[in-house]
Amino acid sequence: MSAANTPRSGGRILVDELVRHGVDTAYCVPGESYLAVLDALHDATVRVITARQEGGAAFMAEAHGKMTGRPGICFVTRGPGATNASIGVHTAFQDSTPMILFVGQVARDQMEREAFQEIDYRRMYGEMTKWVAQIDDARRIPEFVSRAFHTATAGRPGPVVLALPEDMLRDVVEAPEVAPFRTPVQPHISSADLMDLRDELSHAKRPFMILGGGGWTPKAVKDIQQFAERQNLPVGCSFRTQHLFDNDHPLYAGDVGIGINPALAERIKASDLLIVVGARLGEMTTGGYEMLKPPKLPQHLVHVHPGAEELGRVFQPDLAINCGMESFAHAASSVKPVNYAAREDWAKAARADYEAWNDPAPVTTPGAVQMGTIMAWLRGHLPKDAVMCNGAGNYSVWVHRFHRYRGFRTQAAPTNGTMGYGVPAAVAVKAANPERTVVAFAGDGCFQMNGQELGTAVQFGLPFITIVVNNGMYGTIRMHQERAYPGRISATDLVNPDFVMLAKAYGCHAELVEKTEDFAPAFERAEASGKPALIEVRIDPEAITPRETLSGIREKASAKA
Ligand SMILES: Cc1ncc(C[n+]2csc(CCOP(=O)(O)OP(=O)(O)O)c2C)c(N)n1
Ligand SMILES: [Mg+2]
Repeated sequence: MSAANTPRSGGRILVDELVRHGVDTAYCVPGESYLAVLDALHDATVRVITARQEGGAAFMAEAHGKMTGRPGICFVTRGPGATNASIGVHTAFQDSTPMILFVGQVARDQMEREAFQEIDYRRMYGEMTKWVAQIDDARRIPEFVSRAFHTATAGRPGPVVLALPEDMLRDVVEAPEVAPFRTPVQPHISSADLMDLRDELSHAKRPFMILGGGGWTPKAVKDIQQFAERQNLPVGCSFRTQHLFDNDHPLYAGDVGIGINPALAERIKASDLLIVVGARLGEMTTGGYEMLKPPKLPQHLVHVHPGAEELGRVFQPDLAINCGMESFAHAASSVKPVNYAAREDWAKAARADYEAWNDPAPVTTPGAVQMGTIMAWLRGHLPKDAVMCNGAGNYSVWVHRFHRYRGFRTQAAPTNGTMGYGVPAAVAVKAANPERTVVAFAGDGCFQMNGQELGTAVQFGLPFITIVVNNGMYGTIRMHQERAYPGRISATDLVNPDFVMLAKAYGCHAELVEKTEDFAPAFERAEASGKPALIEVRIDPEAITPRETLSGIREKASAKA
């Protein structure tokens, strides 16, 4: 007798469906609203990783989706659990990451009374999901789960939220099985589009390609590299998607995001053809819509995106190709070289600009710690497939500018610029890739948003290394304050705990670094410890960016005022 003909609880049917869909790991904070699911998980082959806060659990599921291309699974309770988890859902939405969040819900006969912790999730999550629904009939769980997997991965990937009324989870019913989801559904390139692409290339002397967005696969990344090589195209990666193109490759020209290399910005402006693949052309990629001004660019624009609704949304492309990343990259890689030699100098100059920008040697900041030197050491020391995780803050500028991402999925960082992402992301990245070295970068502010997930790392035996770059403040905002309101510091100072003692209390290996030369041995000891580890790097608050000091920014702003 198949499971379909055996009466099962809603909770059991749900977990059986997840297993049938290939789910091996789920992240959660438990709640009494979904006890029937927790009970079914008791005997399932799914590894359940219990986080300390739903924001952490949701970031973990999102990072799992980023690292695997399969929806990350998260369970949280109603009301407070769901509101905590929303940060990860928003991240999955802006980062185009497949993810499914299951939320316990009040019983069906109590709905619309503002029962204990009741929220209408359709309204709450409406704007930040691809689909949000509630399963009111346990017999339809297989249908909803299948649709959730298809929707989260199809076209532009993103998050799905399913609410689970607690009495529905307790119902014992027979539920028909549906065929489980296998491969994401993606649009394909047409032969007419491909001819038009060839035509665009044949007119271009100074083309530039920008990669970004979600839905990439190992094959797509390999094929897009071949496309760039055959056409001699310099390549940039949009904000926090630097892992899409090998940063050591002679055609890699840098990242197109916050704090862009000014020479790269000039090059992009001077290009005669922009081929944008997967990136949305949002605020970060366009330099606040200034470097690239909507609606019509002076150069030709080929915009390739898996979501039809993104094409022509802000910028008017000369050629809009609604296509998945694999299909586009494969087709483009087959286009015969056109104008190859004419671009030789253009591509070489783009690389030279990048190498100069990426070299920390000329960068000196105040204080005994040079973050540029530390990043250069890490670049040489870490294996090529090591994964760098981070959240938001000025400390991340050092990582994005001086690290070289040398393989697909070596970066887990939020394009929606959320703080608190690095540590929980590292938990999920390490859980999905136990053999890889995983490093979580955080500022002192960023770390304190989800630092408690070090407890999760210790509990589940996930040894990654957290580097807390401590400048005693919410530095990014302080920098903006000094620019806009020089000398008027408001709400940006931080009184911090002893991060080393804190990490040790969690059971981590922990060390403090106050001089550049102490970093390498500390990092090696952290690796050798075999435990989750934390290194606090105390930097001079003046060292606010690789280019500017805090007082320099203040003086410049005061002189203007
Ligand atoms: C969840 C969240 N809250 C607030 C912000 C606004 N914000 C961006 S960077 C930043 C300060 C980060 O401080 P820290 O982690 O110490 O890094 P630093 O800039 O000092 O290097 C803040 C408050 C944000 N991006 N995300
Ligand atoms: Mg800070």
